[in-house]
This record gives sequence, C-alpha cells and structure tokens, in this order.
Amino acid sequence: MERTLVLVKPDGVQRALVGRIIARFEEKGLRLIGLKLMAVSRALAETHYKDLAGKPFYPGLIKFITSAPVVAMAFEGPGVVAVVRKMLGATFGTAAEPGTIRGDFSTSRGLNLTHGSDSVESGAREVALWFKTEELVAWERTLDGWVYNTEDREPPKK
Ligand code: DAT
Ligand code: MG
Repeated sequence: MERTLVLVKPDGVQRALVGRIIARFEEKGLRLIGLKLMAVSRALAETHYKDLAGKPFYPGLIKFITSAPVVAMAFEGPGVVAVVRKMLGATFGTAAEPGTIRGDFSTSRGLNLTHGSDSVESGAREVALWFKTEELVAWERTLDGWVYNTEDREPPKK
C-alpha cells in the first residue's frame, strides 16, 4: 500500500499551525498511520535531504530542519503521495497557490511549513527512515467506505 511522509517543519511548530495543518489531511480523508513530535538529529536531516547535498541552500536547510521540533506523520492510501503534494502546493510559499497549505500559510521560500514525499519510492523510503515499524499502526477505519469507492481502493492485503 502506498505511503507518504509529511513533516510539519520547525516554522509550523513554532507558529502553532500543527493542528490546522493536520486538520487539512484529516478533512481530506487521508488515513493516518503514524504521528509524533520529535527533535531532528543532524544525521537524520542529512539522510533525509541527501539528494540535495551540494545545493547552495543545503546548509541553511539542515540548520532550519534541526532548529526546533517537527511533527512527523505517515499516511497510507491509494494515490496518497500525489494527493499530499497537491495539498502542500509549490515548493516556495511565495509561489504556492492559495488553497494549498504553503499557499495559505507561507510567504517564504525555505520556511514553507511542510514536507511531503515526492514519489511513491520516496514515500516508502522516508516513512521507513522516520518511523520504526512499531510506531506505525495498521487499523481498520470504519469511514473508509465513505471516503473511497470500491474502485478507488487497492486490493486488500492478505
Ligand atoms: P519540496 O520540499 O517541495 O519537495 P525540494 O525537495 O526541492 O522541495 O527542497 C527541499 C526544501 O529545500 C524545500 O522545501 C525548501 C528548500 N529549498 C528548495 N529549493 C530552495 C531554494 N532555491 N532556496 C531556498 N530553499 C530551497
Ligand atoms: Mg522534496
């Protein structure tokens, strides 16, 4: 089943937007399977952003993501990676469309409040990087029949 990692970055925690950001995903109907507030070690930050090492903004990005706690969330569901990326909006808050999380709450390039995995492969890798297996919860959600049509759903796991 497809999974994605969402982070409320240090600016979102410091600006007391955690509840409102989580609410956007709850309202959309995404199924939460992991959630925690945590400090980010330099090692975790560097592993998470390893593909960006060498970019001019990379040192500032590592400093920023380790500067205050983040809230990490894992979601699971058909198409969840693309749905979350759409909900976050374009990378820079200055460019993100109104109606998206970054577009509604961010006016910065780097202080863009959120992270979302950028592909199905990244989603699997990042959820495994940020969450231990025992921190992820498999649960039956009674409202799934009202969120997904039968044809939206992937075959149930055995
Ligand atoms: P995204 O977070 O939309 O996946 P990304 O993976 O390209 O974007 O970059 C990771 C973060 O780095 C991004 O959320 C904000 C920051 N960033 C990216 N490009 C930047 C730039 N040109 N200047 C400053 N910060 C940048
Ligand atoms: Mg990215």
